[in-house]
Amino acid sequence: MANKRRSTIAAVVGVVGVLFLGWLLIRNIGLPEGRPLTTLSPQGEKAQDIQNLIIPVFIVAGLVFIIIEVGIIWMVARFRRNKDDKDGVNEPEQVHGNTPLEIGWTIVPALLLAVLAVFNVQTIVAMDDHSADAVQVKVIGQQWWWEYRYDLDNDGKDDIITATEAAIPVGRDAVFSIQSNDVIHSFWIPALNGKKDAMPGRTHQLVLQANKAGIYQGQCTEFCGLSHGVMRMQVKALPPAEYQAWLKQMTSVPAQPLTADAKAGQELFIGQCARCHQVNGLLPTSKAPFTYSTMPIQNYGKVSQTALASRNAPNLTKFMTRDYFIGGLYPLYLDNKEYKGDGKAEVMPKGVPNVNMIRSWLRNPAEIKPMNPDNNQGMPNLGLTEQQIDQLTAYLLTLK
Ligand code: HEC
Ligand SMILES: [Cu+2]
Repeated sequence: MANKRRSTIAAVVGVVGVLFLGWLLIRNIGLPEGRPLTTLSPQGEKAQDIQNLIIPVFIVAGLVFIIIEVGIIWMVARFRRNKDDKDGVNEPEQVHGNTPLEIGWTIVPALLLAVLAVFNVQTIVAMDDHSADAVQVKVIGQQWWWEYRYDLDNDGKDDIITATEAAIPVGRDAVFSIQSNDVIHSFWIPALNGKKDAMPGRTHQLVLQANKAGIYQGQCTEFCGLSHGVMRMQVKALPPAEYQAWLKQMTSVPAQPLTADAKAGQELFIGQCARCHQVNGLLPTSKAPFTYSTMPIQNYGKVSQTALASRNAPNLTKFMTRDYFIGGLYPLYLDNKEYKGDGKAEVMPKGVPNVNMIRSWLRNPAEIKPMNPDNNQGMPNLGLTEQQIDQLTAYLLTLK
């Protein structure tokens, strides 16, 4: 008896719990800061299209579920074996097959699915629609971070190369052409659209559009090795004027380092870091004062613009304009006014630079994020001294 009561209590708690979780989901409790990866809080046209499909499908599926479940429970209760039932006495007539019924329950779901398929295909086709003035962004999946490239004048040369955080203008379509440099990744900003795989040797398009300014969070969703779980990304939607300001800032010549520390850091950067990282216009062979050019992109070492070599590393030209770094794992500024659903976004993030995390990263990258630099995956421990770390950090802080 106690057992029976316990299982009844467990069943009731389970059902109430599921209903409560469902209610939280439907009411979007704790959004968007609390659950930035929810798929049920569309913030743009494409995500809304998906939502408009999901809700009716869910209702139809829910109705079918309820009808079937109620039927099962009713039959179990109505036709259950009673204590004083005897084998072979008053048993229901044993039947097999009921053709009209079977044809019926084959045709009805088939019709239901056919109707849903019409809406499904319609939505899939609509996902690819974009306006003629759409912003074009190349996306390259890397182990374990995302690179973005913008060719602003369509001359085949990329004018902006950045990592982790892409910017798009609010209200305008942005076509993300997604590639991979190594293995299969998957690009996913749930508030703005569904997922799209990054396949080596292929380019897949994903159209993103945001109704409101803000930073939208994402996460790689195709298992891609060691640090897959922390391979994040952000899309920053800026009001049109701020987007123009962002483009200007991203294509401007970075300020020369002024302090002795930053200058020393720049020397160190050329010696130690430029073989993997690029800072546009910083010529690795030149002597101080370095020549900055407005030439689109300079390539150093193994980083080539067209053929993406392995051992590719984030372009750090405008490192400090970003809100996040290390594959979106840590904020680059503390007390940053990042997206709080208030529709405000800043071109330059505000707050105190996260100097401690930059320093920790330079001291021992693998402690911050699992990587495999011996296999060209991630950043090696360069055995820097504390003074070198100070100088490099001072230099990195000038990159905006
Ligand atoms: C062997 C190649 C290599 C060298 C040398 C190297 N890095 Fe890196 N670095 C990487 C890779 C790869 C990443 C991306 C790691 C990730 O997020 O998964 C990275 C990430 C970074 C980041 C974070 C960038 C971002 O977009 O979030 C900073 C900052 C950085 N490196 C600074 C330096 C500095 C300073 C040096 C020189 C002392 C240096 N790196 C030397 C490969 C290298
Ligand atoms: Cu990945």
